[in-house]
Amino acid sequence: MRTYQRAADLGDIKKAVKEALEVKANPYKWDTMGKNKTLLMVFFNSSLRTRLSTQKAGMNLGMNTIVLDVNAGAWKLETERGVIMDGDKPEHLLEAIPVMGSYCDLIGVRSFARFENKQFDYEEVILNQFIKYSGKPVFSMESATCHPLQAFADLITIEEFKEQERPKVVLTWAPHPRALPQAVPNSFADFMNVADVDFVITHPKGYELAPEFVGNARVEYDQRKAFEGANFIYAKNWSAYADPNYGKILCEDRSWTVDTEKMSLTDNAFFMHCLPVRRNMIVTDDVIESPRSIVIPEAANRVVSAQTVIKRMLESL
Ligand code: AN0
Ligand code: CP
Repeated sequence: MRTYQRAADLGDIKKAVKEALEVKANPYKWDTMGKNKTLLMVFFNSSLRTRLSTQKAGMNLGMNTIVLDVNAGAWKLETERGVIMDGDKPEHLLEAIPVMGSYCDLIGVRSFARFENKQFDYEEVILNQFIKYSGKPVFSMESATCHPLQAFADLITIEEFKEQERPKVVLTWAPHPRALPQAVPNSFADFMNVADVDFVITHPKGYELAPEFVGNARVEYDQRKAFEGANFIYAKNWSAYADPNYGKILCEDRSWTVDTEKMSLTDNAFFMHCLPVRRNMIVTDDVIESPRSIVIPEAANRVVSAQTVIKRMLESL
């Protein structure tokens, strides 16, 4: 595997989940595979889980890992070609990327949507520059439009916890004070579309996701109706995708917060969220602290998804 952005990059998804569960059962089985290989993780945005779990995944495979926080000590990087660089950015990404590539064997990139230009975001300009100019396999650690390590961990978690052959999985929008990217719901939808689940997305009007990610999901605008009979509730905020409101907050309706009363409409569903989560905006204390909340094992599975992806990339070197 040379790049990792979409569920399709994993090929047969059942095989990928099976492999992930093998990795989970025996995390040190491949601990010499990455000997003398270096994983570089480049962060343009903050992270807790992705940074720690991906580094841990690399270490489990015997790799050396280097983390670069672009905003904490590196030169500020210009990303647009053709700009006269007389501003505050001393270095261009077009030099920085091949230089970074020369110091490592694999690269993970975190670069969120900027909401300045929808086309720039949805063409994944930054991630694709890494793919094109680093000369190394590149994986997304949440890029402008997707967060595939998260979604793969989410699928692994659903496989582990499901109590039905084909569970009903509901992705629900929930309120948040800041405009957030669509990357997490996009990737969650991408993965649920290839998983053996009954997948429903619920959100207020205007929050429709890009059709390439929605795929065959059912969209239900009535959140309560969507929750009926659900086996997994996956909450997440995102900002609008559709023009002319790309990147904007359209709804601040707190009645979309996931609470105990709403969870009672489900079939005793598990509660999921990628974290970080704002309590009592996205979900009430009661729900996230309930025995059916699986946010911590979900986050723990980030090591498993990352290790499986990095292992496949090492195998392709
Ligand atoms: C980010 C987002 O919504 O994309 C990262 C989630 C993993 N969340 C925040 O910025 C709060
Ligand atoms: N879920 C997730 O990616 O968390 P971080 O932003 O802390 O990495």
